[in-house]
Amino acid sequence: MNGSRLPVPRHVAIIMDGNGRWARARGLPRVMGHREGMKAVREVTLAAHRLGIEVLTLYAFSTENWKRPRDEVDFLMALPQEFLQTELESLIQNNVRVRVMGDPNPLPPHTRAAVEEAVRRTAANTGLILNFALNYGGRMDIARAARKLAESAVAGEIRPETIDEAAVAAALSTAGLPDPDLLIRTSGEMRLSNFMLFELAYTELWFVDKLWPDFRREDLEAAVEAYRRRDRRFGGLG
Ligand code: V07
Repeated sequence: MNGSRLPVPRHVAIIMDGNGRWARARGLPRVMGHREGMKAVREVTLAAHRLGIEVLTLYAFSTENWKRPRDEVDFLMALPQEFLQTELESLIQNNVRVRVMGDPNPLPPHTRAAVEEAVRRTAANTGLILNFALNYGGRMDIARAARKLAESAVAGEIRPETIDEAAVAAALSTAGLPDPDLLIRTSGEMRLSNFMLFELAYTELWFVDKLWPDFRREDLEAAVEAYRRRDRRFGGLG
């Protein structure tokens, strides 16, 4: 109820929706929307860095995305390499650290190699963490955490009664990162689509109609401004 403003969110997560629709509206193949979406990734990453955001998590590829046409999947799997070629120098100069979450095993070798190179070559950077969700699913991540904890218990390393929320959080692929303060989804859809289900429990949600390739620095700034004006009460007080 007071008029004070919240600080800049520490962690912003984005569901980058609308690339296919952006292309269709221009009579272009869907994949051209994905490539244009990568330009928005560059702009929003640098904008997040300038705003002082600590972590930017981007939903690049979901576990459901394998169901798309083969050609489209192949194109998407080439984007991390393309990103590396065009953006890595600038990321290093801006002190950005690349991280990836999701199951790397089904990814083609060239995709894994590109991702590993991006992670390795930015590992010493101390600024913005650019966290790509790649072959990621929220339920899968919770299931993997449960399995990991069960294995620890069976091995006698932990007792089941010590498994609390913090223990589950520490077994997720976001271990060590703060929970997202702000989730942005573009393209007018109002769903979570299996993204960060555990971590989004108290996150402020911000939906915009703009398609992802049209999302600019000003749109991130507007989302952050709206977040800072919101009153966060965590259910403590009415
Ligand atoms: C992808 C571009 C952005 C719009 C949404 C989907 C398409 C960047 C990456 C990436 C991932 C890992 C990494 C470096 C870059 C990426 C995929 C799709 C599969 F280490 N953009 N982008 N990966 N799109």
